[in-house]
Amino acid sequence: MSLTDNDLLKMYRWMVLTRCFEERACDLQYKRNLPELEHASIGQEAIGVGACYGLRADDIVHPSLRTRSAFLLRGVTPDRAMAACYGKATGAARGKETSHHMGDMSLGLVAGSGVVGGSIAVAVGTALACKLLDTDRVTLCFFGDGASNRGDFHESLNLAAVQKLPVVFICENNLYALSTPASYHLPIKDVADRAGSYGIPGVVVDGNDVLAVYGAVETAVVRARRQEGPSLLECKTYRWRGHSERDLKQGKGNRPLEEIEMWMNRCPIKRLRDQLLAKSILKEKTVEEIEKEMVAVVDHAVEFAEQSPFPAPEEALNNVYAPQDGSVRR
Ligand SMILES: Cc1ncc(C[n+]2csc(CCOP(=O)(O)OP(=O)(O)O)c2C)c(N)n1
Ligand SMILES: [Mg+2]
Repeated sequence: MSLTDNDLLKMYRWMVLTRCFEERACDLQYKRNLPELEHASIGQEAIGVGACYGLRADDIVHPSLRTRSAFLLRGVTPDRAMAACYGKATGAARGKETSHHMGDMSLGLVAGSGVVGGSIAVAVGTALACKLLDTDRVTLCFFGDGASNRGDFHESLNLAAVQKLPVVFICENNLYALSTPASYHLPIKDVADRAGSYGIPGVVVDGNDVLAVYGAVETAVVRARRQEGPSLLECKTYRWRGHSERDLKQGKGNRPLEEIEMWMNRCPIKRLRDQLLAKSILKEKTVEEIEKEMVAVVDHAVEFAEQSPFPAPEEALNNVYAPQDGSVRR
């Protein structure tokens, strides 16, 4: 699909909303003593937006803890997303999971796993189900560079390749797994090279370029929809903040300042903004208006979250197990 000016503006807006949302969640972490630990994706917003923008509503997404933009773009309202950060009953996770692991099958979002890489095998399951049901629905699965060292990753890619499953594996390589640099945990330069072991395409993508992500995912999705098999995309990127806000509180930032600065200069939002300004798709005035609008959206979300109740103890076991009456979305 060729992108119109309006598409580009929409992508820009999703990225700004994600940034605004996470900056606020980080700010509130200790001020409001939020029960959930924020794991911000600031700096990585282009990946979820670029990857999910062209999807169909009936496709399935397995976000990672670093894919907040995917939740928002797929339809989790900022109110429900912020309430999840507060652990409130109105949150998309109903106060039972963190805002990073929340799922909503009505939006095709599968709840993540607290086990690093755990979602990769589940994504192979959803892709297999879609194939067995004779649909052309595609599954997108997000995970980090660290997760690509887990057995789940290798077994999942192997099975998906053998069965030609309609799944796109998207590695958000932000160069760190917790505080361990990729150079300490990866024996190769590119995670994408691992695709070769399974005979599937492996593509390195500039993860800070939303249009590059969009294009690479579009190609992989077309292949998956035609039942030609999975692809592995490695989006090179960087998270600006710590693994979580706990790192910052404990002063465990332990990454070179010059490295952080270098990547901040490659801001994915600024990059798209500059392109849109150069093409007069955006005006400076509109940039400010969009920012103000997103701040207001997030203000509303915080207000909603603050006023929402915590889940009632007697509801602790509701929505924990899948219903047995066949009402799970197919
Ligand atoms: C099996 C397992 N081991 C360790 C952890 C603790 N842990 C949580 S996140 C994380 C790092 C993940 O790094 P990466 O896959 O690169 O994702 P990123 O956070 O960088 O997006 C680790 C080790 C865990 N949750 N599960
Ligand atoms: Mg990582």
